[in-house]
Amino acid sequence: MRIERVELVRVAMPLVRPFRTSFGVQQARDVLLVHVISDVGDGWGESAAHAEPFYNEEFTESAAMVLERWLVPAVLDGSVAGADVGPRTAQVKGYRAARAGLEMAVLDAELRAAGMAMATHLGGTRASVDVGVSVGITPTVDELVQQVGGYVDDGYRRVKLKVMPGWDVEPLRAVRAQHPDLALQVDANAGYAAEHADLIASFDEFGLLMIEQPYAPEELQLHAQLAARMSTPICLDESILSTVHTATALDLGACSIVNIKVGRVGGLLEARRIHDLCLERGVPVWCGGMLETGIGRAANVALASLPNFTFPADLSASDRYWRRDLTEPFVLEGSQLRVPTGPGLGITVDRDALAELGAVVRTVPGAGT
Ligand code: OSB
Ligand code: MG
Repeated sequence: MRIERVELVRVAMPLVRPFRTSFGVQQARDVLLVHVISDVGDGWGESAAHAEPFYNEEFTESAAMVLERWLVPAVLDGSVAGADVGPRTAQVKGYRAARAGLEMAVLDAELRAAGMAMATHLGGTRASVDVGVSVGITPTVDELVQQVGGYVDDGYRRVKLKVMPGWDVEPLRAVRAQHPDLALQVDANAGYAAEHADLIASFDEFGLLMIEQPYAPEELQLHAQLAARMSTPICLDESILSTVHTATALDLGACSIVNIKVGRVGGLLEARRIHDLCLERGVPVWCGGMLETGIGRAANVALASLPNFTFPADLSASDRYWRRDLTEPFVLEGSQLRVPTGPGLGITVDRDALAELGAVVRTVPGAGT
């Protein structure tokens, strides 16, 4: 296809409840959408970058700027397909969430024109995917227990608790007491340090599915040491930026489960390569989330339909995040979300919702460029 122009759409989306992790609290998302307009039709993508560089280095403003100045211009001349976005933009280092948003939009346009669903294109094998819910840090343990109870009542059969030093054993004990058989896991978002090894090792008593990213992304050796002394599997999120990072982490024994996020690894196609590498090595993966709108969620659900996505995804129903999503809502069925079957991402972007939320559009190339 030939891309005529790309609209970068910024929209503030208030969350239904604040989401607190070891790196901070979010009340709203500063969402960045990528809308590709081409000779074969249009496509949508979402960059997973957040408003602040607290999860990783990227943030919405930087993602938008890099898209405008370098990533979008790299796909504006000649014929381009989704698979070309990575190679064409390889000169830009990092900014994986920005790149992922552009690749997603180009793939969506390409597949809509071809009449093929994203899940089919990626090699998905399931019509529905198991999902769980990621529960933020709450002001009190009682509130946490109440929130978890609410999600279990909604149908979620896997719960992830955010933990950090000072918010771990006590909340875990309280939630376990109420839900002895619930599939439970924790995510520290790199909040612990070497001195916490004994404390983290004590989480074995809670029968968790896994512990996600206890230490800083570069601390692969520390993760390996922890993995060697615990019965609970270690999963990495922030440490895994590419297939190379994945191979290195696995070679070092730093994890035995991999969280795959489209934005963190630079796009759906790199996400699939990580999935394939892990499948070859007998390592289970699952699909992480970044509080996406229905657009990024559709891509995540398609990805999670691939065969080696073994653990439930961090992809909840639209109403866990938004009063009004930007697409038709994703609805929980049991503890699953249905994989869209329409062409491309298989969703329709609600332009009225965008307008009502005060979305701001920048067009690249702009007038006079
Ligand atoms: O570490 O998995 C994470 C949300 C924002 C940033 C990082 C993470 C998360 C989540 C929520 O845990 C996953 C979701 O429901 O989208
Ligand atoms: Mg995580």
